[in-house]
Amino acid sequence: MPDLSAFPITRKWPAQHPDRIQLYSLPTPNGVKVSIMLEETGLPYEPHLVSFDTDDQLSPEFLSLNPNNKIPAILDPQGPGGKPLALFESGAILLYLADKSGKLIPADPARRYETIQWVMFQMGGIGPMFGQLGFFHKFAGKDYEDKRPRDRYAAESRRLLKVLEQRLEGRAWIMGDEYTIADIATLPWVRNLVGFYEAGDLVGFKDFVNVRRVLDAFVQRPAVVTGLDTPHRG
Ligand SMILES: N[C@@H](CCC(=O)N[C@@H](CS)C(=O)NCC(=O)O)C(=O)O
Repeated sequence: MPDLSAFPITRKWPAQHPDRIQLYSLPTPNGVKVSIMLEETGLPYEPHLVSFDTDDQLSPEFLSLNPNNKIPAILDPQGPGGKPLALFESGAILLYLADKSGKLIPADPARRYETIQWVMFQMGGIGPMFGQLGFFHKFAGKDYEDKRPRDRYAAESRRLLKVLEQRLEGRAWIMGDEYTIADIATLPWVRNLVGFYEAGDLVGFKDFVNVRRVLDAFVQRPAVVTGLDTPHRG
C-alpha cells in the first residue's frame, strides 16, 4: 500500500484509500473539470472537500500542495516511475490524467496539440474572462456604479463565445467526433456562465446555437452528472 504520510495535505484530509488518486476540490467550474475527468476515465479516486466557507484552501496543509491556494489539486500515489505525484492547475491535471489513462486526448500528435491548444484557450481566455464577468455581474462587483468593467468582460465573454460557436459549427465536440479534455475544460465554464452567474442575457447566449447544442449533450453524460456533484458539498 503506498505511503502518503510525507504529504502534509493528508493530515487534514486523511486517505482512506491511499492506493487511489486523492482529489482535493469543490464543485466549482474549475473543480468539476477534474471530477468529470476522473469519472469519464474510470481511474479510481478518493474525493476530499476543500470548503471555502472555512477557508480550507488557505490552510498550511492545502498550501503545502498548492501554494496558489486554489482548487482543484490531486495527489497520485502511482505517478511517473511509480512515485507519488502532487499536481495543481486544472489544465495540467487534465493533461496528466489523459496521458495516464490513454483516454480523452487524441493519439495523433497534430491532433493532440490541437486539443491542448483548445485547453489553453479555456485556461487563458474563457476561465479568467467568464470569472471576472461573474464578479462584476453577480457578486461583489454588481453594486459598483461604474458599469464599464462589467461591460468590458461581457463583451470579451461574448467574443470568446463567438470563437467557440464558430469552432463547433459542423462538429459534435470541440475536436469533432472525438470528445476530449478540451470539452471537459470548457463546458463547465459555459454552464456556469448561464447558470450560476445568470449572465446568459448579458452575453446574448441564445445566439450561440452550436454552443447550446454541445452544452446540452455534455450535461447529459452520466460522468458529467456525477462529476458536477463531486466532492459532494454535504
Ligand atoms: N487556474 C486555476 C484556477 C483555479 C481557481 O480559480 N479555483 C478557484 C475556484 S473555481 C479557487 O480555488 N478559489 C479560491 C480562492 O481564490 O481562494 C485552475 O484552473 O486550476
